[in-house]
Amino acid sequence: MHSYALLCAVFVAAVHAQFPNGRILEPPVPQQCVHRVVHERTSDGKGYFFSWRDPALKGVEEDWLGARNFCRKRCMDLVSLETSDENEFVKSRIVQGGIKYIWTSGRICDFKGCDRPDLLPTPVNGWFWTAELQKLAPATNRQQNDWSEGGGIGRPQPDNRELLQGGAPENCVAILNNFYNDGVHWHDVACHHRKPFVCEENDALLKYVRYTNPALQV
Ligand SMILES: [Ca+2]
Repeated sequence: MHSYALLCAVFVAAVHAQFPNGRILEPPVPQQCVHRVVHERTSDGKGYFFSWRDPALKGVEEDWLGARNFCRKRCMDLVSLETSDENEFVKSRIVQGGIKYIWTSGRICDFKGCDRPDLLPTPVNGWFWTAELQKLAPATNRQQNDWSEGGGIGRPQPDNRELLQGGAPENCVAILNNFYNDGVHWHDVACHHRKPFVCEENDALLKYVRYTNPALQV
């Protein structure tokens, strides 16, 4: 099977397995897509929303799923950092805003169906941008990603620290702004923590809403 299709199938199955308390990954809401707020648009045409710049969201933090759903209702999703340009763009806005940390769409594939050989070992090869269903480079390839070299227990990220200390697994990817005196870099963090977030327009969701609502200017 095509790897993209397989990852889709894996992820759709996982959404239900992953959030047993009745929470789901929300579909886009056409009217909210129409009225989505775009704070900045980059030269490639992608629009971005920064939660701390929205007067109604100042001080509001969401867990990883809550942040994804806020974005998805608006035909956006949490930001995916596939290129260093995009990574540097988002990091510069975090620093300008004096924001401590944000959620990205990054997540580890650690559920049923994630035992595909190319996703193993999970802590190295199991990371992907959920918004784009695109794998991250192996965590051991330090040139092709932006994992921090430090953290709460002095180990390079991803370190799964919270689980090691008896808590939840660190399954989601955040950018931390020098939180451990380690610069502005990626960290694996338990998904239940609440953080500000960055949304990025999502082509698949926009296409879907445009196709199903041809009269709307989305
Ligand atoms: Ca960590």
